Amino acid sequence: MDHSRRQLCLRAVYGIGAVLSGAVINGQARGQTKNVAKKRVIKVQAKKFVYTPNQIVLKMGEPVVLEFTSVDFVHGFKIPDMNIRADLPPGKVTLVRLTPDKAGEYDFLCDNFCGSGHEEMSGKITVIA
Ligand SMILES: [Cu+2]
Repeated sequence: MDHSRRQLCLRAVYGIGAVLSGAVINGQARGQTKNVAKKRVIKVQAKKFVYTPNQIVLKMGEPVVLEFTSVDFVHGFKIPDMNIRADLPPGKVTLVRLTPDKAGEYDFLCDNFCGSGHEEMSGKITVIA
């Protein structure tokens, strides 16, 4: 009884130690990457027949990376008014980098025919000044 209690107690102490050292490592990592230009990463999932999220707000002049994963098909991603497009093969991460230079609303859509709901597969990027 006493023995197992002590083990539990020790385990608890080790647990706290691990959490604390994790926090320190995180702190160091953050400090080290301070001077590297950090781009905002926005994860977007493509799936028949929806992008999640399908409303994205960006700031003018702020570089961002859209990080796409597709669940089920080589969907297409196209922002006609920004001249941007990419294929999104499933099982891969596809990165689209962009820096919006004009405020406004930009529709995006799937431009690879993916089935009966394909025409609805779209969304909107709002760029604020
Ligand atoms: Cu599609």
